[in-house]
Amino acid sequence: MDAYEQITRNVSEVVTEDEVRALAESPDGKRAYVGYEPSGVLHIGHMLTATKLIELQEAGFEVTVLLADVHAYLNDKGTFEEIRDTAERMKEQFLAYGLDEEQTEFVLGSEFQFEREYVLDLHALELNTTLSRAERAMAEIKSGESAKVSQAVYPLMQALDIVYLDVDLAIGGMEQRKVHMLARDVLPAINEDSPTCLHTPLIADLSTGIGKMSSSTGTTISMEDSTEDIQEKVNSAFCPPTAAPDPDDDGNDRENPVLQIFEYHVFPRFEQVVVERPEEYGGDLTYDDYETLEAELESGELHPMDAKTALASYLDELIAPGREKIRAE
Ligand code: IYR
Repeated sequence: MDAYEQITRNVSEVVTEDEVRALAESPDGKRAYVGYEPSGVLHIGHMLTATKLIELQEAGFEVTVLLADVHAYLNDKGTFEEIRDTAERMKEQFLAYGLDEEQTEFVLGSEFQFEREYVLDLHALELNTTLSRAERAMAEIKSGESAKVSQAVYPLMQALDIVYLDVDLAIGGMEQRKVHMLARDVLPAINEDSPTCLHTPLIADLSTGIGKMSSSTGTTISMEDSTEDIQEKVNSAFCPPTAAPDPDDDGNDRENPVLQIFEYHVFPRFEQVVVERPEEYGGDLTYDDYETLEAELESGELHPMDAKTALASYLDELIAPGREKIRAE
């Protein structure tokens, strides 16, 4: 796999392709970052961008994880003290998940976001952005119903983080794309370049395959889940044996979350996936790539139940180190 393919593997959007190609020409020492609002424990949504960071480290990038404590506060996620405590625990969980301790820099937003220069630049961005644009950027991020002034400041600070952390590549889930587009439009107002961005896909709800998996509604998988929790959730997941028809004919096909987790979480971390089956059902199946597994599930060669059993055991292996850290506390 060449560097461009490795960097863009499994991403939903690249902004822009030419800019990422330029980074891929000499990825060594280039800097990438993701920011997270510290909240609860890591769940499968965080793990998706974390997997991308691990892949970027393998490609030679230096990686920064921003523990966005001020952003979490502005987005009404708790008192500042609660958020700071959570940030420390989250860092441990990222390391347990497989980020390289030597190659990852963890930064708290509050370490640099109160500096005079940052605040003045923030005010300059505020002058250059309408409230409605900031509100639109937050559509998929904001907590609560009515938009607060703090939530209009939030995306502008996220834009400035890219400048102050001096990164070459900003990573986020697709729900971050409107913030990144705002950053691309507004940063030139303070004489900064538009940032290059990569967006990872959103995984469908585990039990229905509709919409996106979220920790606040529906079923998700987190570092707190026991082996049994994972088995139970995966076993009752939506996993049709063939491509699913549209349930309400609105043009949005249901996704297969079992396949999505194999594609975005398991194959990037394991070279080979073995689906164990008793001899009488044909014996073990071994897959070197996601596409073959998908084709065999769709052709009926691989039974959904066997795929789920294998998925639960690989997920358990990925989650076990983080779970042990949480239990040891
Ligand atoms: N908006 C993110 C948190 C966040 C991300 C980055 I990249 C920042 O620079 C700051 C905050 C979230 O929704 O979790």
